[in-house]
Amino acid sequence: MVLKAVCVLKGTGDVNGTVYFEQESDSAPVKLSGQISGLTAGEHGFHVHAFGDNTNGCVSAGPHFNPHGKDHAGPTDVDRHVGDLGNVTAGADNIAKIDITDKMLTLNGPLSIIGRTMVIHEKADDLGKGGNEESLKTGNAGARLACGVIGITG
Ligand SMILES: [Cu+2]
Ligand SMILES: [Zn+2]
Repeated sequence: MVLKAVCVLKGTGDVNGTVYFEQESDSAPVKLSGQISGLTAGEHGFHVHAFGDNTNGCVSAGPHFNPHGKDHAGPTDVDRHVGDLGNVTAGADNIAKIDITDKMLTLNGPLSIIGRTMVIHEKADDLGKGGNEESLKTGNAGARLACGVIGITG
């Protein structure tokens, strides 16, 4: 059973960060911690995307991880993409501290997020409430500033 994972996010600009994942058992929530720096102050969409592919930069990570075929939504919604973690908020120091506990993510089994990609976005995620088609796919979070593949750690 995988208990811990890590993701180092890098992009073409100044945004970078490290996110740590921990899960106490197969059915336990996943705790995310760490920080992302180089962000403009305010909210930034933060998701698990489907593929652990960075061949053409963060765009190769594909869409949000969505094994159940749902619409895009927010992290507290029952019907959402598994990868929908909502927003993280950067302060005046341009750093977003990550402190998320999520019940839908898992590091184990066929729907594990290991080997997939975390992406931090340019803009705020509207959590599927933007009133247009794109809102139900991406939350209108804009460009992918940095990303990294989630890997097993000790
Ligand atoms: Cu995303
Ligand atoms: Zn989504």
